[in-house]
Amino acid sequence: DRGVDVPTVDGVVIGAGFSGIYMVHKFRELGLTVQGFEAGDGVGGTWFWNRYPGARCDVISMEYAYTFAPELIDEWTWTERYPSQPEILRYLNFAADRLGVTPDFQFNTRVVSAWFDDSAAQWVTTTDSGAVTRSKYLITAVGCLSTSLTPDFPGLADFAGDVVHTADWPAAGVDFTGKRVGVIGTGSSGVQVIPLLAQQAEHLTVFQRTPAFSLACGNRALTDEEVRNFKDTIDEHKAKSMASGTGQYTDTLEVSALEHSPQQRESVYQERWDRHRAIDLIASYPDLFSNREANETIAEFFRSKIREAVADPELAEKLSPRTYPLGAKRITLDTDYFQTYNRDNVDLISLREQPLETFTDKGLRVGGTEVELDAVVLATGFDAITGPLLNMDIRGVGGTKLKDKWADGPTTYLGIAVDEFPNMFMITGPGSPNVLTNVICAIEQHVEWTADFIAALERRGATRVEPSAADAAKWTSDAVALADDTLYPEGESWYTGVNVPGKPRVIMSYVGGLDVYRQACDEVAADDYRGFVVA
Ligand code: NA7
Repeated sequence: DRGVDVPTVDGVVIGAGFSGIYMVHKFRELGLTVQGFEAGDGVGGTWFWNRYPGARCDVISMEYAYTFAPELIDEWTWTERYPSQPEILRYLNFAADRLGVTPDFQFNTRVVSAWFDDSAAQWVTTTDSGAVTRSKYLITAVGCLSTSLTPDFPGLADFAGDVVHTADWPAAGVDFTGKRVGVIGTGSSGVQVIPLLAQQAEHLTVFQRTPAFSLACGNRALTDEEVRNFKDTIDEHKAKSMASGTGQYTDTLEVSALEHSPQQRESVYQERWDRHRAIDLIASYPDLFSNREANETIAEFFRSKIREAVADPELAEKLSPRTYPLGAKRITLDTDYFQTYNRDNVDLISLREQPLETFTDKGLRVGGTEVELDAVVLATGFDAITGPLLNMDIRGVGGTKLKDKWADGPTTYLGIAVDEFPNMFMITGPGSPNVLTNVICAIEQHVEWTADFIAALERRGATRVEPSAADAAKWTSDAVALADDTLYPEGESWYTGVNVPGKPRVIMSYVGGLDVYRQACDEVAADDYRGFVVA
C-alpha cells in the first residue's frame, strides 16, 4: 500500500454473520460507503461453518432473529422451536438479500491484517489475496465462536483415517456408514452430533473428558398460532429481552433455592424442565449462580435425569457432571443424547479414567489400550471470543500489536473499543455480555450503539476516536471483579479461555447482565461519549 489507487471506504466490516450483515446495513443507512469481507463463500458466519449433523441453536428460533426491521419479521416464518443450522443459514441469506447488503461483501476473502495509519487516520486492511483497502472505521464482526480449536494431540498426523472438526464440516457432508467412528468432546457440538453419528456409524466410541449438564430440548414444529402471536407482540418481546439480564426473559422466584423444601424444588425444576428452555431452569431461583449449595440442588436434578435416561447405573454415573457448578460450563441442549448410550453400538470412554495418550495410524491409544477407528470427529470447540480477533494481525497506534496488548487478557472499554486502536469497533467483543446473553440481542445493541456513535462522529467532523487508557483499564478490571462473585470462574471452559493451552485465564464476557450493560453504554453516549477521546 503506497496510498495510490487503493480503494478507500468509510467502513470496513469483517464478517458476514448476524453482526456483519446488520453493521453493513447500518453504514448504508447512514449514507456511508462500506466494504465487507467474509472468509466463507456466503453469508452466515458461525452458521455457515458448523454444518455437522444435528447442529442446532440453543435459543428459541423466534428469539434468535433480528428485531430491527419489520420486513424481516413479517416475511420470515420459523418452522421449528429450536432452529437447525440449515434453517438459520437460510434465514441469514434471506435477511442479507432482503436488506440488499449481500453485494457489499467480498466472499472467500479472509482479512489477514489491519494496521492503523496514524498520519491519515485510516485503517489499512489486507486480505489473503494481498488486496488492500483503506477505511476510516474498522468494524470487527468476527463472532465469538468462529475459530475452531484442534488440540495438539500427539500422533494426530499419523492417523490414517478421516479427521473432521464439527466447526469445519465439509459442505457435501460425510458418510460414516459402516465405519468405526470416534468422537472427542462432549460440549454442545458433541452432544448434538453424537446421537446422529450413532445412528449412522457401525460403531461409535465417545471420548469424554468432562461430562455435560444437558437439557432435553423437546424440539417440535411451531404452530401457526405461536408464530402469529410472536409476530403480533414483537415490540413487547424486544423490550422485555433488552431489559433482561440474558436477553431471554423468564420468571424468577423471589426466594432462595435453599428456602424451599426438596419437594418444592423438585416440582419447580420439573415444571421448568418441561418448558425445555435452559434460562427457565438456571434462573428459576435467584441464587443458583452465586451460591454453590443452591447450585448443587439443580445440578442434582439434572443428574437424576441422566439416571432416568441411561439404563446402566455405572454408565449414568460416568456421564454425570460432578466437578463444576451447573452453568459454569454452558448447558447443552440435546435430543436423545443420554439415551444414545443405551445402544449396543456405542461405547463411552472417560479420559479421566483412561487418559488420552496418542493417536496411532489405526486409532487412538487411551490408558494403554488402542481403540481402532476409521474416522474421528473432533467436537473440541473454539478459541473463543479473542481467538478470531487475534488471528488477524491487528496493529494500532505506533504499530502496537493487539496480540501484545492482550497478552495477559483482553482490555477494552465497554467491550467495544480499545485504547491505542482508534476508530476500531468490535461487535460482541471481550468485556461485553456477548455469549452470556442471547447473542442476537447483544449484536443488535452493539451495532445500534456503534452506528449511533459513528453518526455523531460524522456530524461533528471528527477524524479519530479512541477510549482513554484509564477508562479501558477500569472497565476491564470492574468486569473481571464482577465475575468473581459468580460461579463462572469455577468452570474450566471456553468462557475463561482455559480450554486453549497458554491462553490467559480470564472471563471474557461482562457478567453483570445485558440490562445493566446496555444502561452503562447508554449513559456513556448520553454523557457525550464519556471515556472516549475524540479528535
Ligand atoms: P466446547 O463446549 O468447548 O466443548 C469442547 C469439548 O471438547 C469439551 O467436552 C472438552 O472437554 C473437549 N476437549 C477439548 N479439548 C480436549 C482435549 N485436548 N482432550 C479431550 N477433550 C477435549 O465446544 P462446543 O463446540 O461443543 O461448543 C461451543 C459453543 O458453541 C457452545 O457452548 C455453544 O454456545 C455453541 P473439557 O470440557 O474441556 O474437559
